[in-house]
Amino acid sequence: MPDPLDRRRFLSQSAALVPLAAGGAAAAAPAPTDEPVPPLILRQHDPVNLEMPFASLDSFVTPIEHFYVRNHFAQPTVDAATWKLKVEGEVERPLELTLDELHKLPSQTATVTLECAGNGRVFLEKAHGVQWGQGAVSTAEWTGVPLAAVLKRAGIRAGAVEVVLEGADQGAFTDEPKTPGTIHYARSVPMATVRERGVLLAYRMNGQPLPRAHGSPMRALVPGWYGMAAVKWLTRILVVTRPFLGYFQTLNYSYFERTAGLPSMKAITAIEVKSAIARPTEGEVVPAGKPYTVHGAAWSGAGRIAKVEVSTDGGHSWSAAKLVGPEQPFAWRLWEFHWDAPATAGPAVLMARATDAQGRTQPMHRDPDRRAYMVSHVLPITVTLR
Ligand SMILES: Nc1nc2c(c(=O)[nH]1)N[C@H]1C(S)=C(S)[C@@H](COP(=O)(O)O)O[C@H]1N2
Ligand SMILES: [Mo]
Repeated sequence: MPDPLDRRRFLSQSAALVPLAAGGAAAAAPAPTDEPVPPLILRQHDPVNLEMPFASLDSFVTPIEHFYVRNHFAQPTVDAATWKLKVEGEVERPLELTLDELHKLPSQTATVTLECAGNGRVFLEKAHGVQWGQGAVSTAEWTGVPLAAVLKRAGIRAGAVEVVLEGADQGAFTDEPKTPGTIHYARSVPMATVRERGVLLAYRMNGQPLPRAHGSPMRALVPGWYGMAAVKWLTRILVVTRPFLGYFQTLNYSYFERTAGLPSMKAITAIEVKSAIARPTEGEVVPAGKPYTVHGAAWSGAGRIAKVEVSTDGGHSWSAAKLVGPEQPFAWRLWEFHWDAPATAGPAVLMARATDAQGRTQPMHRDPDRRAYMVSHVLPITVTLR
């Protein structure tokens, strides 16, 4: 159930792209390629970009049909039978691994939350990019082979600093910032991150073979990092001796970090601490004088969520919400808050703010140095008591 705000924004901002509502697109488009399955919210048609209906959040693990989809280029069709994963660059033994060979290596399963660095962008003033509401975030149980195990087989040479993960999809952006012609989607991860975060090469999602929209036959997952490093339709792992400065970590997915007063561009990496309210939604009518369970999710790239606090009076006072459901190192934590809604009719402003195990608390205000990314500040929701 998309909230009224989402729907209004969706209709106003996508009119030029698709003259129909999210559900209609799936029925109208016979192409078996880009499956925009309702109840996902269509944010962009070509390439297909789909948002999780965050208001209907009701489980720790997001069903595949509700999992958001973020694509920069047309979704490629990769034939798993002939597909091979290349491992090359600064390695002793370059490899070409088939899916069968990868299936035979010891596997790991982890529940990991993916959040697009542009999630929540619709709440910023005129921010460039896909106009995500709250739902460019989802959680799945991923199964695959640790990247470290594959790299060990290839034998990393001394001097290797990063691995570049390259996808099968390709294209060109003709608007500024333009790509240098046609390029593949690619993103690098430092060697230390591969070890410390346990980067996974996943071939299963929620116990099923990885669906095409999520990168079949294999995708990377960098637990605790924003989604841009979780390269889908993986074809090549290139070990490099100098930091990779590809398009998707310089002209895209980068922000300003200030050192001694000097802003310097930095590629986006770890997820900021954040909580989001699923219900009530913006503009929802809440029965006055009745109990209401406010609920949502909270997550952080630093690991555990220590607490979530809720304000029902516009930020004047805060009370602890109850953390519920499973707790996993790199997955969101669900929470709920029992609210005795006041008997007086009128507006009420709700907010949630999370604190992680490192003691970082969600900011109240937007930091413009983050450009159009990492939207993690507290977002007030106004409901009507009636
Ligand atoms: N090959 C490839 N991998 C990609 C992308 C892409 O466009 N192409 N998008 C990235 C971004 S920005 C995000 S947020 C996640 C989204 O993963 P999902 O579509 O499975 O939700 O995939 C990442 N991996
Ligand atoms: Mo993303």
